[in-house]
Amino acid sequence: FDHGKVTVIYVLGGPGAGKGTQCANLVKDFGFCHLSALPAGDLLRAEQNREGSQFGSLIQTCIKEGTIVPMEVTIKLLDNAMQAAMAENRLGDGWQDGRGRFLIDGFPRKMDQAVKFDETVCLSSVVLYFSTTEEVLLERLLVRGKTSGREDDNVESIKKRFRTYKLDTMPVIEYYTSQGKVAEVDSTGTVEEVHALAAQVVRDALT
Ligand code: UP5
Ligand code: MG
Repeated sequence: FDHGKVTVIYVLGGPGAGKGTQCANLVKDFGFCHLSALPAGDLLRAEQNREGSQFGSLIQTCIKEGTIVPMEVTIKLLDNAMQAAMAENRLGDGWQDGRGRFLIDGFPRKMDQAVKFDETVCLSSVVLYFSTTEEVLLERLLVRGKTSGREDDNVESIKKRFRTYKLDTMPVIEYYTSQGKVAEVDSTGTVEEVHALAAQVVRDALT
């Protein structure tokens, strides 16, 4: 597809910050302009479980250890998902202006991915950054862990995810901050409060 015909919003924030929850609600709001959410972690988990995947065990190990899967794998999955979304909608009556609009949830979370995606796929319009404290993140993840079945929702993996977030992802947020692209939203409040703030950022980015 024509990479010039996409608008991308990167969605970042610590583990459990509410990226997935907020992206789902934003897609409902902005469905009229065919906004799609591409959750990088979910794409990786699906690839991990796909029969015949050559990356299954690599992905599983990274997720459990809270480390970042090599960027080639994630970028390929994202590019494929963008292509599929664009192709499907060309057949229907969506995307009448031919533009794909994507919230990329949980990516790029390391500098190498950020540089590579910007260079080879497309530049993001804005980085929606959900910030809150580690205490809030931990509590949310432990609550979710009771029912999520996610292999990384346990105290040991969560601590490793926090470490990776600080080491690998904070530099990405600083990098885009220096480019003036980051819109920071405090995600400590209720889902509704955070949603109101996030929706304003997306509205500004799409208009
Ligand atoms: N919740 C949400 N908002 C709330 C609010 N305002 N008040 C109270 N509760 C709130 O939310 C987490 C929990 O909190 C939920 O139970 C929710 O109901 C509640 P969620 O929306 O799921 O938060 P999210 O930020 O999406 O948390 P997630 O755990 O998905 O974040 P991670 O960034 O850790 O997970 P992700 O799936 O993106 O990545 C997992 C792993 O994949 C990574 O550790 C890494 O190993 C790998 N990965 C890569 O290698 N490369 C990538 O590019 C992406 C992932
Ligand atoms: Mg998520």
